Amino acid sequence: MAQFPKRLVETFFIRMGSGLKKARPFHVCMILIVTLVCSYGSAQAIAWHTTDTSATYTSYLPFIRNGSVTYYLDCVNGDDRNKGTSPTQAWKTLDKVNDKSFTLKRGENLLLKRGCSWTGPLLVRWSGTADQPITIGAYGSGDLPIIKNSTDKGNPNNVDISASYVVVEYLHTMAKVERRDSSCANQAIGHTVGFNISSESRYVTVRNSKAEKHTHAVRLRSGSRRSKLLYNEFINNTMMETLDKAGNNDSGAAAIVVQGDDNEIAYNRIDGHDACSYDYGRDGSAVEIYGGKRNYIHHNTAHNNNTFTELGQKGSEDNTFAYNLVTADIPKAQFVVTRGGDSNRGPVLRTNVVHNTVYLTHGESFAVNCDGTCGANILALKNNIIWSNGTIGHIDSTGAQESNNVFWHSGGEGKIRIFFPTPEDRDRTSKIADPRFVDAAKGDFRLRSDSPAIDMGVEYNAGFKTSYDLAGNLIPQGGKLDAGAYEYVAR
Ligand SMILES: [Ca+2]
Ligand SMILES: [Ca+2]
Repeated sequence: MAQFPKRLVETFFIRMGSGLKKARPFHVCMILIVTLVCSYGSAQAIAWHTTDTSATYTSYLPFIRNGSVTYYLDCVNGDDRNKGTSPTQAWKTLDKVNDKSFTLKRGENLLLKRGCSWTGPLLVRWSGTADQPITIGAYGSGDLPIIKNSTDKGNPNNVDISASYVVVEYLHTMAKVERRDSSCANQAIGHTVGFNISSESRYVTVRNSKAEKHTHAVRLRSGSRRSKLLYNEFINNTMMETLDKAGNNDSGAAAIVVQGDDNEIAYNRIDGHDACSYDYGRDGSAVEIYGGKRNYIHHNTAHNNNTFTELGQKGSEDNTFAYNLVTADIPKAQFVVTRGGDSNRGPVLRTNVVHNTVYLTHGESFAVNCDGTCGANILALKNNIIWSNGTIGHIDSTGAQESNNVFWHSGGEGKIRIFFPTPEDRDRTSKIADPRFVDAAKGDFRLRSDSPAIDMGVEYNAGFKTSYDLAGNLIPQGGKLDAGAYEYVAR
């Protein structure tokens, strides 16, 4: 974890799943071919800003307004003595734009040539306006422009954003591994960030970009608000910041760290955040909430992260996870870890986990863990499909809002392990049943026509609303919501 060490899920339970039959391999379809178009409503208690998420990002052309000035960077043919304002007059180095004398005004653009790479950081410190954002993007053809190894210049952040109303798109950030721990599976060590969104930033969009090998792909700092992370690929950001033999303090390997409020994290692919840890065996997460409020994490596809999300720190409130697909075949994979007020890292209030499809095939998987007195104001776990070949989960007290879920294990009903806090406390609206995926081995987690998940969901105000499932189908179909991230569509 970045900010707080992860408490192990209860040691009493953690190894109960071991020794079960070997998880069957599968390949998950990682490419969302469909174009997802979503709209959001406002909840009664939670205001959500007007979004531009009805837009689709299928074009590789930057959006340039007529008459606005665009600056170009070309690592091969550029020259810092040029004007910078056309591809043939491109600058060459990031020094030119990082210099304090250079300013981008509202509506202006900075484009980096594809196929190029630069040593970071890129300092994004110019603000646009709601009507005229500043765009940092790419031009030309080929691979995304790369910003890498900013630690060489003393800044851990490859793209360091301290501005508002900025769109950052089509960039690829990459960290250099400078140290490894040969005693812990040669684990990478250090502190690097792909896209750092500073505390004073508002309305920053990072989209269609990539980040790999960092400690964190994105860090939304405490105080930052209303940013969007859309359509990105965050892959193998497994660097550990703290890795030692002192107990319960290892941290790092979290793709997205959310300390800020009212952010939207959607349509991203988040894979491979699974690091060696002395304290926990494995560590890492796709989305870590540390003090953030009203963040909406939806329609993401996550594979082989140690934990999909862990929430901690008093002040973390009203975060919602919806319509995500979470798969893993690695040991110790978890889906959600959160805690109540009797945890020294809680309470984390009112986390909503709805309409997710979870498929963890290793025998040591442990999908849900909520302790420290996990009551009604801590967790709502509804309308999910959770398949775990280890343990489904542990909720340590009565009162958590668990209902309308489907739970399953490859070995059948007799292998199901649920502690809510005893199996008898499982809500009677939830089912222990094979969800009948179309083809899990091939990564197709849509429902077959005879799936028990069809039409078993309950209407629930999770603070945010979407009109589409993970495949882009309107919800509900057949008049009622299904459990899981995919709504069954009759042919
Ligand atoms: Ca340690
Ligand atoms: Ca339905």
